Amino acid sequence: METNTKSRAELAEHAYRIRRNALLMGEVQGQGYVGQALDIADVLAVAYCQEMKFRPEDPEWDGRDRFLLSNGHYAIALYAALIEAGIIPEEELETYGSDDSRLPMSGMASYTPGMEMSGGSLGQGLTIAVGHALGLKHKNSDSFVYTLFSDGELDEGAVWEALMSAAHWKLDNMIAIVDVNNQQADGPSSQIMAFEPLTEKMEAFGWFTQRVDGNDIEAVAAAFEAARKHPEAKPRMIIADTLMGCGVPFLEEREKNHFIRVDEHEWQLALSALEAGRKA
Ligand SMILES: Cc1ncc(C[n+]2csc(CCOP(=O)(O)OP(=O)(O)O)c2C)c(N)n1
Ligand SMILES: [Mg+2]
Repeated sequence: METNTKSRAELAEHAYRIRRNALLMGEVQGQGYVGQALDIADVLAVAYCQEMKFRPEDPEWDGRDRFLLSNGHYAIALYAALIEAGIIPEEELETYGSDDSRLPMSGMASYTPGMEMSGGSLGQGLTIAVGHALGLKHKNSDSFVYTLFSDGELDEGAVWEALMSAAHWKLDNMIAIVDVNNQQADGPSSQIMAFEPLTEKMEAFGWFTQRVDGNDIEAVAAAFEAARKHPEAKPRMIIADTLMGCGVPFLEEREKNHFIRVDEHEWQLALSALEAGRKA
């Protein structure tokens, strides 16, 4: 798929379908990291439906941009996007999390087309992305390496080592996105380990940095474009402030939504609420 520019309405429709895919998978298991999928859907819609180059029928095409999911528990979000991007058939939604599925609950590179790294152990994606970006540079490739990580991962030292290395090696083919939903397993991220001022920290580490409302799809699209086109020989960071559960008001309001259980009848309510927001 070549890079093209879509209208706000088209991107919003992709994001809606990514959210819907995630809810349908959540329903299969009755639980999951659904709040995160809803918060990051706009970012993934821009990445997979506008920015990245790839061939849906040939996920290992050498000329593709890479997308490394560091926070492996967001796999449900990535599957939802891979389905929307045409890399995984929609029918596979129903297999989510079952024994013989290509869509296990944590991302596994060997199981899933389009999954570039295995996840589960947090704090590793940026380090792996640095390796990919360096390797691609050695090959004179013009592919970009995108990596998504979460605000909870900022607690990990290896993240900061990778941030330094990317700047040291002038990896201008690297675009990292951090999902600041201000949540992690044990509570609000900012209370577990204060990370602000994050823009200034990233800049001080040598990254071209933008901070956007990660649920404003036009702002996200503009940030991706500016990141790709930035002229300095620096890695690029997008800090995306997001709302857990975005698009489904009763999930947005849940206090503990790191791993949610939704009652059987509530899935239909969630899908209806999402649909109502789409029309609004
Ligand atoms: C190295 C490591 N430590 C701990 C965990 C357990 N764990 C799984 S998800 C999670 C929360 C991480 O924060 P974040 O991704 O920001 O949470 P979310 O936004 O999804 O609520 C933790 C601590 C893990 N998977 N890997
Ligand atoms: Mg978080």
